Amino acid sequence: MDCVFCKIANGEIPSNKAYEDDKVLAFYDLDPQAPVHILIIPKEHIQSVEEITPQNSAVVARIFEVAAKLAKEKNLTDGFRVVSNVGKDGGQSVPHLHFHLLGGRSMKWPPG
Ligand code: IU
Repeated sequence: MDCVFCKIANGEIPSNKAYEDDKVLAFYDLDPQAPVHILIIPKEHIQSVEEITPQNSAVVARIFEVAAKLAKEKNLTDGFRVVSNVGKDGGQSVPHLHFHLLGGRSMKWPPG
C-alpha cells in the first residue's frame, strides 16, 4: 500500500519521533500549527475515524494515553487540543488515521 504514514510508521520515511511503541508512533508535524504539534498514529493502517471498529479500536485508547503522556511531558498545563480530521469536509489530507496534539498557544473555537 502506498501510504506515507505507513512508510513513516515502518521507518521507510524518517520522522522526528516523540514517542514509539509496538502499536503507536508519535512524530512532530512537518508544518506545525502551534508551538507543540505532534501527530499520533496507529502503526496499523486505518484510514480514518470512520474506519474504527470494535476489532481495531484498542489502539485508539493507546493513542489517547500517549496524548496525555506527551501533554504532560510538554508541560501543556494550560490545556491543549486533540483533533482528527476526517474526509474532504473534515480537511483530512493524509488517509491514515492520525490525531493532532496541538498546544502551547490558545486555541480558537469553532475551528475554520
Ligand atoms: P490532516 O489532518 O490529514 O490534514 O493532517 C496531515 C498532517 O500531516 C498535516 O498537518 C501535515 O503537515 C502532516 N504531514 C507531516 O507531518 N509529514 C508528512 O510527510 C506529511 C504530512 I505527507
